[in-house]
Amino acid sequence: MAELKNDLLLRALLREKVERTPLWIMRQAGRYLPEYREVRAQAGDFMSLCRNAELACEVTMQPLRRYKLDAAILFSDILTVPDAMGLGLYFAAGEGPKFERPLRTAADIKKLVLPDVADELGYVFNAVRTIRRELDGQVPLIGFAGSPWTVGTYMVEGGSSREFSHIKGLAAEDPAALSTLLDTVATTTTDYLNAQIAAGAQAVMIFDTWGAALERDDYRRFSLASMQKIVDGLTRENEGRRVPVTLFTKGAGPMLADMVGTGCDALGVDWTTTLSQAREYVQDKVALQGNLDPATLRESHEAIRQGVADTLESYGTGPGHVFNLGHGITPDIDPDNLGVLVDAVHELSPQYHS
Ligand code: 1CP
Repeated sequence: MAELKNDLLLRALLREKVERTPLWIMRQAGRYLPEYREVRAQAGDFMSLCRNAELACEVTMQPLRRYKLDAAILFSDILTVPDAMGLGLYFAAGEGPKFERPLRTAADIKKLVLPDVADELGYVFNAVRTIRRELDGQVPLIGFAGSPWTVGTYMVEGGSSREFSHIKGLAAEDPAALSTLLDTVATTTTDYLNAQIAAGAQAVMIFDTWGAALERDDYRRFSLASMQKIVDGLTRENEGRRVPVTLFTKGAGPMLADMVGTGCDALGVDWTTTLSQAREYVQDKVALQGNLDPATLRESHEAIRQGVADTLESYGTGPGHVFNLGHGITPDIDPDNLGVLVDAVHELSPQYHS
């Protein structure tokens, strides 16, 4: 395997000294890029793109050709896991993800079987190997999965949700059944991430997009506890290096303090918490990743530069910051505006590292 030429991300995630703040962008491969839309059209539909290692590799590499980013992220989705569990994932035009067979009752949950990850998700590990070969050590590759709670919301609701009425109903009426579901997803996700690591993922991230829909006790009991199970089972070293683990609960706020105890290396932060406040919550025990509001990318070049400057200043000096947005880049963003952000991080961040 080619030697890693740029390891800023891996060092920053471990709070080691760096010369400047590394950056990558959530959803950096995606619909805001015309070259992505072209390959997506060629693939036909989203899952066909994920299942084709050459095309998944191509869209993973696209943002790296345009911008000086410090990481690649595997092109896939968090919903490949429930798809592998037999729920039948599909993307209805303009409607986002949906499942043919959602889980509504305790009986549905009992019938779930642990999938053979190597069989059912082998296409993801092929993509990881293909991307690593193509990267040739340029930057590290991030693997990822959804948190059991977040993935569970889609499994029980049958698709995207705002109210989470079915899964919250399950939490209230049959918490044991919900715990069974989350345990099953956690076990599968642990195997899934370990297989990504074995195939070449050099850092992993768990996306908990909907954890903050829970009140704090339920967050701890359902979302955090199931992420803890995954962290406990992960391979933490591969190819002679530590494999850093990042947890990201969008909107976590003060729950960041609870998350440190999982033994993760880093936490993602969205824009509703300042990085200086987040740093207080975590007492510098873990690295922080974030947190510019993606909406800033719709503003002027000057406003984008100012947003970058404010984000760097809020974290302040010292190691342990990975620059990112506070959530994924949206499809309506002008790709040139992301270039302004990337250049600003390169230019303004060295002064925070002496
Ligand atoms: O038609 C398309 O091109 C579909 C858009 C799309 C893309 C580009 C989907 C469907 N998934 C993805 C890729 C994706 N999803 C990545 C790729 C790597 C990268 O960042 O470049 C990642 C990390 C995800 C993760 C993901 N999928 C999350 C967690 C992160 C987040 O943004 O909150 C979630 C919640 C999903 C579910 C999902 N998949 C796709 C969509 C549109 C959604 C969101 C649906 C919803 O809002 O409920």
